[in-house]
Amino acid sequence: MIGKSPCEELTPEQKVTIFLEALPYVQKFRDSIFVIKYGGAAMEDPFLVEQTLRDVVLLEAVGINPLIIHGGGESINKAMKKRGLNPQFVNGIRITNKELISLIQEVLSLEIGPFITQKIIEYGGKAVFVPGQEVFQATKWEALSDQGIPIDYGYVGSIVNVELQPLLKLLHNQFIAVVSPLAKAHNGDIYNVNADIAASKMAGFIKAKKLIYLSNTNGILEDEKDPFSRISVINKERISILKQKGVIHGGMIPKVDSALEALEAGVEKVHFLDGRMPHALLLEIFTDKGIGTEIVL
Ligand code: X2W
Repeated sequence: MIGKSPCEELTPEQKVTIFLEALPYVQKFRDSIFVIKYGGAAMEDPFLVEQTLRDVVLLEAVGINPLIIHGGGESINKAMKKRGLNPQFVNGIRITNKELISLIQEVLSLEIGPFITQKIIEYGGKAVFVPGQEVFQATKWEALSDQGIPIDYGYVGSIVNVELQPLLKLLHNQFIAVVSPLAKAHNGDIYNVNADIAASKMAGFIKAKKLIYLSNTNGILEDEKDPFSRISVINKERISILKQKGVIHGGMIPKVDSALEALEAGVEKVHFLDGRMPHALLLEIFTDKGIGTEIVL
C-alpha cells in the first residue's frame, strides 16, 4: 500500500510539471548502470527500506539499470554476539576466520540479500539475488597496519575480477541485481569482502555511470559531532589530510579509498548519501539539489 502522498496537495497540472522536470535526467541516464551500495539505516528501518527500494524500482522503470551491493556488517555483529563471539575490525575491515565465513554467508545470503530482493518484488520490480561468490573472484586481502606491519585478516578477499556476463544479462532483462559482498578464491574458498569495496570494484568493472553509497551519515563531516558540517565536494588531497587528522577513520577509510578507486577506474560520479534522508536517491539523481558528499579526484 502506498501511504498518503504529499502530492495530494498538488493540482494535476503541477504534478505533470514536476514529472516533466525529470525528463532531461531520464534522457541523460537511460540505459546507464548505477551501482548502489546499500547499507546502514536505509537497510534496517522498515520505513526507509520501503522508501529506498521503491526509489530503486522507479529508477529501473525509467530505464536506468540499478545494481545493488548490500552490506550487513551490523547484522553480522549481532549474529556473532549471539554466539558469544567478539567482532574485530582493523581499519574498517573485519578479521574473518574460517568458522566465521559460514556465519557471514548465512546472514548475507540467507537473510539480507533475499530480504532486499523480496522487497523489490513486493514493490513491483523484478529482482534477483546473486551471491557475491558467483560473480566476484578474489585473492587474499593484504594490508599493512599504520605501523607498517602486515595484518592477517584471514578469509578476507581482494576482488581481482568480476564475472560480468550474468549480471549484464539480468540488467538487460530489466532485473535489478542484488549482490552480496562475498567472493570466491581460486581454490574455491569463500572470502568476506567489505561491501563498500565490493561496490567500488563492481562499479569499476561494469563501467557504471554512478556509484552511490547509501549509509548512516550525512556524507563526510568535517566534525563528526556536528551533522551540519557536511563537506559537499571532497578531492583526493583533502581526503588524505582528513585521514591524517583522524577525521576520516574506521569504516570511513575503506569507503573513501574505494570511492577514489572507482573514479580512477572510470566511474563518472561517486556520491555518499544519507540513507536516512527520505528519497535521497531520487533527489541526487533527478534534481540539482546538492545532498551528501561528492568525491572527485
Ligand atoms: C564486511 C561485509 C559486510 C559489510 C563485514 O564483515 O562486516 C569485511 O569487513 P556494511 O554494512 O557495509 O558495513 N566485510 C571484510 O561491509 O557491511
